[in-house]
Amino acid sequence: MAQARESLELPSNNVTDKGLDRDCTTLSRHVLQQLQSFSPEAQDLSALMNRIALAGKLIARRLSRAGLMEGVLGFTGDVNVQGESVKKMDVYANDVFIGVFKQSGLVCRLASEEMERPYYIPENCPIGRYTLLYDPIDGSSNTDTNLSLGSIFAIRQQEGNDLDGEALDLLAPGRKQLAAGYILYGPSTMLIYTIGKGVHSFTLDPSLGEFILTEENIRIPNHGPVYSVNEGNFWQWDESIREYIRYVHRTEGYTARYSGAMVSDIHRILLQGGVFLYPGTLPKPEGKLRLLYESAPLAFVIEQAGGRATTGHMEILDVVPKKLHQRVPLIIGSPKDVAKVESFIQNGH
Ligand code: AHM
Ligand code: MG
Repeated sequence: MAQARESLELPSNNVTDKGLDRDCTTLSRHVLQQLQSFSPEAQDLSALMNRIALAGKLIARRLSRAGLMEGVLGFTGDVNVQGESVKKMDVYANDVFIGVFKQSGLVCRLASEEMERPYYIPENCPIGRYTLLYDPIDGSSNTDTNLSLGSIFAIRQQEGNDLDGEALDLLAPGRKQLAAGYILYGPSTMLIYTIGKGVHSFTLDPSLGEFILTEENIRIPNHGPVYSVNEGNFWQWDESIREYIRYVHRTEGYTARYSGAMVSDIHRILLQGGVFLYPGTLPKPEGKLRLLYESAPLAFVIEQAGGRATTGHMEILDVVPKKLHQRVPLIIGSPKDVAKVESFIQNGH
């Protein structure tokens, strides 16, 4: 009996409640620590990250109960500006970000995958000089099957007066991003961000309702075993991408992982190394992924962790978009693995 009790008690004694055993660093405190300042700009960034975290909590809460509620899952019947069928969760998550930033006083414009033109918050505009770019639900096809999803975000400073709704100042390279990151809705909800001072991850503690620091200064391995790509597009790719895939098939040490939500695929690669690809196809030479609120924010994170992101011909963060919803081929991950794909694209081997 005593032995049985001992073995029952063992697991709980062995569990280390990582975040709580340490000093419970919250996201807003972390941003201020990173900037080592209480300047108005530092306070702004801290408040902006706090708002993004609130959006993440609201979306995570909805997702955790989606199967129990009426009218949460499935399609709306509409098609968005990208020509893709809209899911109810896409609309909900898009509105959550708008609602959360309406009260922030900081953000004048929001631009997202789900809106043809930016959403303006005129009451914030005289003082709110920031723009939030976001993909409210990354991996939409996973929504109705209780699989991993994400949200992707970037913050930019507004430049000039965008009175005509064209948002031309947003047509600037990703190097202009002040902050970027993603929220991963998996078995736990995580928030990963950078403000150009390394990459840091936080885990949502549901009992506290707070994102607690999990890992600081994450470094991506130089090389990893994973290649992550939709091989269903094999015959629509350029021959150079097909040759790269044949290379990984015949080389020992590679393994495929593809979840349908790049936030989760790229999160795995951030921690364990490897490469994620969404190349152009014959019908869509630019690929599928959008530069401003998908590829560029993730490129900022991965570069800050010591990795790379390229179109195959230039660094993602140097690409100057011609339009808000511009698509771009993406090869992102460990430096050695990205260089290998690049060498197939540029030299054929
Ligand atoms: P979404 O934002 O509409 O969900 O599209 C982005 C997603 C990525 O997360 C994922 O890697 C890719 O689209 C999957 O597309 P495909 O089904 O063509 O492989
Ligand atoms: Mg998306």
